[in-house]
Amino acid sequence: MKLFISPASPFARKCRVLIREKGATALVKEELANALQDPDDLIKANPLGKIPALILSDGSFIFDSPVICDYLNITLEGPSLIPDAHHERFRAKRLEAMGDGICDAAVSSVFEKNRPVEQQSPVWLGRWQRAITRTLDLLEKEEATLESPLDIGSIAVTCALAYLDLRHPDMAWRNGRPKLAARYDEISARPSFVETAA
Ligand SMILES: N[C@@H](CCC(=O)N[C@@H](CS)C(=O)NCC(=O)O)C(=O)O
Repeated sequence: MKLFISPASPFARKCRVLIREKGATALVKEELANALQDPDDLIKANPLGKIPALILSDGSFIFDSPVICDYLNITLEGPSLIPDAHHERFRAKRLEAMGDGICDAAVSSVFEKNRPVEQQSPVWLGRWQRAITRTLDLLEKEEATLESPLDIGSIAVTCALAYLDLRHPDMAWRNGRPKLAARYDEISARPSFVETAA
């Protein structure tokens, strides 16, 4: 299998962490791609032109990151990172939605800020900022739901927080969120996170 990644993509990182937690790095080759250049092989694997995308051994392809993680969780051996039981499953998937949602807003903000200042939209930048702040506040309140064992929810949230550190250090997300910060420190010390840090 081949996984298109970029080193800083938090969505690709979710897949890369899951692969490492499964002990399956030998089965999935990681290939660097720059989504913004629309490379042919990425576009063939994902018509949306986004990273990550996964090409399977029979040549078929799947996207986006929640689908890729689901596929890899089912097909690779090793510990399951997406619970089956419905209550636990939706707790984890809800956390994944929060992590992915923070990343959607944070990645969009980066793209927006890369445009000439006069073309940037303060309305959208403000909206994305508020979405991130509200979601971080909810995560601080619900920090206990990130309890181990590791699953796709805690993986997604940890990837999102690391992305904020990387691209939005000015947000200082730890301020006023001590429980979330402590949980982040614990989870991000795992080898699967250390190996995939940008
Ligand atoms: N919902 C997608 C989001 C993927 C995404 O936004 N990836 C970014 C890189 S971090 C990208 O490739 N953006 C290029 C674009 O939006 O055209 C997923 O979970 O895989």
